[in-house]
Amino acid sequence: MKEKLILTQGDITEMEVDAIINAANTELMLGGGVAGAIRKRGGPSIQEECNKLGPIPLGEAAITGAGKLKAKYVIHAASMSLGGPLTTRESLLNSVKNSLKRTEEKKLKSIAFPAIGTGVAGFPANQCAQIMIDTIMEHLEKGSSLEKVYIVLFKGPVYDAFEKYLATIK
Ligand code: AR6
Repeated sequence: MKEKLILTQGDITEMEVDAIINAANTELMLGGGVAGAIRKRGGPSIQEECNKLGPIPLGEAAITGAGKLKAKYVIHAASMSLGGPLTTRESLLNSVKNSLKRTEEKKLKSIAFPAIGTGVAGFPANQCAQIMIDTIMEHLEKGSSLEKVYIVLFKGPVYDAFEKYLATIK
């Protein structure tokens, strides 16, 4: 199963996959970081769809089209609230699980995650790596439509934390 999980360096908005996951807030307001890049490159249709779907509960995930991006869908993983609680272990875990649920509902084959919570939300990269990688691996082991799950990270300490944790699992 580990061969289906691929760490890669770069900008997630350039990924040619069925869906990219957005590091979102519960209001589904596309702010900075990954969300800002999605808004700029994908055009206004994504925020317009979000306005119809949001707000969503903490730890939930909502799916929209991907506007002008190469991906077909954007899955908005709400691990934090705007002006409320930032990312916690529980909200991160639930937002990853619910994102994976959305991918199964559409029977998607390829998706790309960012390091949810490690930017604006300030969640520690080493804990994020452990939670995200463990949750994705458990999901793949249960049987899934997914053939490739990318984690797309900028070069630097967050990438290093993910690479280090991935090396410890079978
Ligand atoms: N490609 C890959 N990784 C990126 C990109 C990109 N284009 N841009 C940033 N990162 P963040 P969060 C990295 O802040 O902490 C927004 O305002 C970044 O270096 O996007 O969950 C939303 O609207 C960091 O390691 O997400 C929410 O309100 C990681 O992606 C809030 O930020 C996540 O950073 C969510 O905060």
